Amino acid sequence: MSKNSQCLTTPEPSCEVRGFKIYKELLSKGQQITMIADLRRVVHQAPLFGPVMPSGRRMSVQMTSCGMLGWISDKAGYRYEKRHPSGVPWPPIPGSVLDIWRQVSTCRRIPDSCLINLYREGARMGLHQDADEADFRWPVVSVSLGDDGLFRIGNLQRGGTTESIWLQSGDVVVMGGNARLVYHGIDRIRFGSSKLLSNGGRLNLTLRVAA
Ligand code: MD3
Ligand code: FE
Repeated sequence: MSKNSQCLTTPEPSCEVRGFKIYKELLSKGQQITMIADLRRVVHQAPLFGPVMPSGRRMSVQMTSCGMLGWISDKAGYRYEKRHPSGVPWPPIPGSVLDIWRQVSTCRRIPDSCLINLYREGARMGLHQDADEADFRWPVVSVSLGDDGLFRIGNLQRGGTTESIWLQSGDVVVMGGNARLVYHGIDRIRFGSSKLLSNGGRLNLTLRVAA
């Protein structure tokens, strides 16, 4: 835990889109650099991999997790597991990441899972609902790092109108209440728009109470 994390006050969101609370540039440059260093250690223990969807297609986004549980997809389906596909337990969630949860969530529980998504050039994530967690009353908190990503927000069911917003490095989004089961996805990234990651790309963290 960073030394001041208990003193942080809950900020006001910069805007709200369909119940998603968006905090633009909540993380300072220094916090972003610290978080990247912490995530490098995580990815060293639990390497990124390309999950295969039940359809047999491999996702263009690379993933790994930290925390007690990690999200897995293979031909058998989507689920949370206690170990990385290599067999090692997931590394703990870094304090720099937990601090963000403490700052923007109401914090009755600490997340047991943090999914790490890496978007390299051309990667995208189709519209989907996050429904593999046990209790949808817990919010999901997302942290964007690196290149800009075009985030699309839909409805509680497939179809209907959507709204898109660019997420930039340091932005945080909280999906809670009725927004928790809204369809969403990442249409594209602006590869090379940020200097934070030496090889370019976008990292997204989602903090979840999975079990
Ligand atoms: C809304 N990730 O990992 S973060 C995902 O930028 C995911 O990598 C995107 O969708 C990304 O599942 C979007 C925003 C997000 C994350 C989780 C949600 C929105 C959500 C869970 C429920 C509702
Ligand atoms: Fe999602």
